[in-house]
Amino acid sequence: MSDYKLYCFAQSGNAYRAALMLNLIGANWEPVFVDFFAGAEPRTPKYRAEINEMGEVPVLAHGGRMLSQSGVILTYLADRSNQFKPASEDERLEALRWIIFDNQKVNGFLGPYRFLRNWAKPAPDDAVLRFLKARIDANLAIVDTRLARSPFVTGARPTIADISLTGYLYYPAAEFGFDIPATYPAIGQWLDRIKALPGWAHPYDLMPGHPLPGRGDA
Ligand SMILES: N[C@@H](CCC(=O)N[C@@H](CS)C(=O)NCC(=O)O)C(=O)O
Repeated sequence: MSDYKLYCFAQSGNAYRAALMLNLIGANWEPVFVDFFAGAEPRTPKYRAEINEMGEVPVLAHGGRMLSQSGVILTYLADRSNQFKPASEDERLEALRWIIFDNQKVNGFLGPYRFLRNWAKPAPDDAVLRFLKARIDANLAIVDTRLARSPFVTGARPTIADISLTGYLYYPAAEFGFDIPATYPAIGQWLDRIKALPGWAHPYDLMPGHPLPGRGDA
């Protein structure tokens, strides 16, 4: 039996943060598939009553705990494993600063942008996509500038801030309509550094639900 269960699905970059962390720390874990696309499972009263009142993945089940919010899950796993853990109070605050910026403005915009482009019905108004894309461009540039200064977000070694920021960044360029690693070279090189860590896996290989039925390219 696994130590950890992660409620997730393959297309979720928010869940990927937690899945990647579990793999990188060598945890004994298994995914629990959440049917977001066909069943809108996180929106059901049952899911909200039994799994997460916020109606979201990821959720990490461990012992009697059900933890949600990827930043909380990353913090919990770093504390337990002593891996990817910020080493000082300053580094902890710096990592938290980037995790919040990421959740709100980097992957926090990339996730909905990709969902709207690929799967939303009815298709979104172009003005919505333009609004999100302009903010994504501005915020990826901020991350790129930071990563041009140091190999990882807070310095010489990777922490949970790096794992958080990977969220949607390994998904295919076709899903975004632009190539993130090619457009932002420091981000591209940093993605390669994370990819070289033992235990790294692509989100579509790590979590269940890809490809979507009838959507071999999703
Ligand atoms: N800040 C949250 C975001 C979680 C989130 O938005 N998850 C999406 C999936 S990618 C979700 O479950 N959405 C449910 C819905 O829209 O009904 C985290 O990092 O865990």
